[in-house]
Amino acid sequence: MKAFSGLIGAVALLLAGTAHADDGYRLWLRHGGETARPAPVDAPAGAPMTVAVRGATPTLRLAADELARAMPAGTMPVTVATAGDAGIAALRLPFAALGDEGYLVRTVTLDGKRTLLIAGNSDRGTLYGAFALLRHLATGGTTSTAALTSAPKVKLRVLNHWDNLDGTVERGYAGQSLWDWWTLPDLKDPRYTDYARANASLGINGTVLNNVNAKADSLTPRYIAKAAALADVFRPWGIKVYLSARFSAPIELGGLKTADPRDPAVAAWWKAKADEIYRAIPDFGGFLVKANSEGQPGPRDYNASHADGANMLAAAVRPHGGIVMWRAFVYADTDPTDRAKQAYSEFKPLDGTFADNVLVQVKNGAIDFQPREPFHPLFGAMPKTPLMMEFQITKEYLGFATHLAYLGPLFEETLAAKTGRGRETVAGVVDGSSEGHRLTGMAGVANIGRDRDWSGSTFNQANWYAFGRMAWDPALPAEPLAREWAQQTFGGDARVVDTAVAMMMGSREAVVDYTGALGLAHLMATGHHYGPGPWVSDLKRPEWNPAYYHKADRDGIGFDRTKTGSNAVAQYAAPIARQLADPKTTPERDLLWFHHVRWDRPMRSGKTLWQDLVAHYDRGVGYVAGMRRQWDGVRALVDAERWQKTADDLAVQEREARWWRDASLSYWMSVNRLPLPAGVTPPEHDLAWYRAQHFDYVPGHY
Ligand code: BDP
Repeated sequence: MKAFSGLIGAVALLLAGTAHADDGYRLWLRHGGETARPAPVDAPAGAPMTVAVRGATPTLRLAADELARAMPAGTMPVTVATAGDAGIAALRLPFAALGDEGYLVRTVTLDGKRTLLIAGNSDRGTLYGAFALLRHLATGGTTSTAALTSAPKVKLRVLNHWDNLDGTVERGYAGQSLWDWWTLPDLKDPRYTDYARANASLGINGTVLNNVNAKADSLTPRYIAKAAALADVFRPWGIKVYLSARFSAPIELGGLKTADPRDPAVAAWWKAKADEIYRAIPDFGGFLVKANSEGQPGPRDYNASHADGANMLAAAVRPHGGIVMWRAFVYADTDPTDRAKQAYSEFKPLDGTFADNVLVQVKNGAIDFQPREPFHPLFGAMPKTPLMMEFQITKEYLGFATHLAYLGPLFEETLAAKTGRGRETVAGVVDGSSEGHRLTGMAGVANIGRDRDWSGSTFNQANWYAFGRMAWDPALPAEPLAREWAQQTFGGDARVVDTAVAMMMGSREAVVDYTGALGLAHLMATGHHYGPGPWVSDLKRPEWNPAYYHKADRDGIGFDRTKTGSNAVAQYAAPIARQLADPKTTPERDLLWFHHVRWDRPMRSGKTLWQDLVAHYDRGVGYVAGMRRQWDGVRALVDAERWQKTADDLAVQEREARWWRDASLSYWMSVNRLPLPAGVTPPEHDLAWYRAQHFDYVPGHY
């Protein structure tokens, strides 16, 4: 009998363990609401509190539902409303400053009763207010201290999905695409709702559904109907749908002989196509275009300019209020001297020639989402054109899904950078404050897939989170965002939160250190971009080769972008250009990006450049070992499922960090013939071994 009850006890314990297992599906929204599968809800016990809705739109109802599920029992009643409601208008609250999407949360007296009011000028604003209140409560705030006001500084806060119609995701490391194109529009996976809800909780208000390397098929009636079904799900959450447009679609779908943007038949085809899309999706956001880059078609194929192409598409969507996001990531063989100069060379002369419903979407740096890049010289150089920031949330160059690398500091570093025009920062360019642009935007290449935890790891969710919050306000610093994310994701235990934040804050720098510090970039293996490949030098186009970027030889290393080299520094405003022209005034973290210097150059550390570089590799690997120890320390305080997955990921990261270090050091030593500084551990294998590593079926490479 005793044994039997013991068994029951064990089973009960096991079941309880399962019930508390956490697969990360709920993201930072611990108050439940999963539609895809019932999950435990950290909802407060007790009698539900009352939520009154004034003027029930679907969006206001969603706001009320969120609050009803999550607000502590026994707190004062809550009212969700919009500014236009007569009773609310009578309160004379400062709605004017909130714009279309801002919110306020405060205690008021309504119909003679005290209530916590959540309201915006639009129901979307109110929904954002509801999520802001929940964030306030989940990060230590109380209803009595809840007096919140905020309006987004950036108008278009958009995810870019590089999702293909066959369900694969280019540079995606979190499983297949969320969009099940095959079963749409008939089947609407409940995850579409949960996706929209997660985005709305951050203020993300747009999503580009398909890859920038676009297929014309997504503009066919069949696929427009599928996109429309997604738009219907997203609409109440304040999210608009956009599509990547293939520039040659008039030829492929329309049977025209040309896609020349100056040809009236081409313009007419796009106009009719836009009309057709808007009939299915009345609030369609517009088009994103990658043109004349990496083999994509574009106006340059017809000797027309990027502005000709963008403006033609802009005219097609203009009658419907649509916009065009035209990417500046051009990468053609037009300027063989320095790939970093191409976007500026092509786009800067076009400043002032774009239609007013066009944004030029610029990657954060001039090459390609490397672990560190100096800010793109186009920021500050096109004052008459709204420039949209493009960050990569998916970690193509920062270790895929397994490496823990919090990108908040990368985003912050770029946004806080001074452009050299007075006190202007990149954030000021992006949020429009610098030139008074009203059309502003920030795009993030999504890290979302069909994995249960959405992003391939719990900590990757923080990058989606930080992107969304910084898109709302580009001045938000990375550290407090890490903290509020950790509080919401792991609960209130300060030991877990402090540990998570400490791990996160140095994690991106660690990736820089173990993949190549001091301004090195583009050292990864070819094609799939998994692991190191600094030795690669035999690819057809020069700028495909890592050797083109590091230019290491017996004497020195680095890309000379000063007057004696490509003179890319001249693309920056004068004060910055002057600073970067001299290795002595260039920040050491960007040294080899701008200068070719000797291996024995003295560094601020007192070491030579070579010794310093070696120290960075060791620091990077050491940081990962440190994260493993820190994570071990909170084992008992984190649910088993998320703890174990993270621990396993960190083990992979440490192994791969060592691989990067050892392979890179082997290669550098083969070039500079220098010994390792005393006491430094030699690489595990010889260079031939690292060069022989070969990988098939690498995720994200399609
Ligand atoms: C590069 C990616 C490639 C993308 C390209 C882009 O490797 O897959 O198509 O960016 O941004 O970094 O268009």
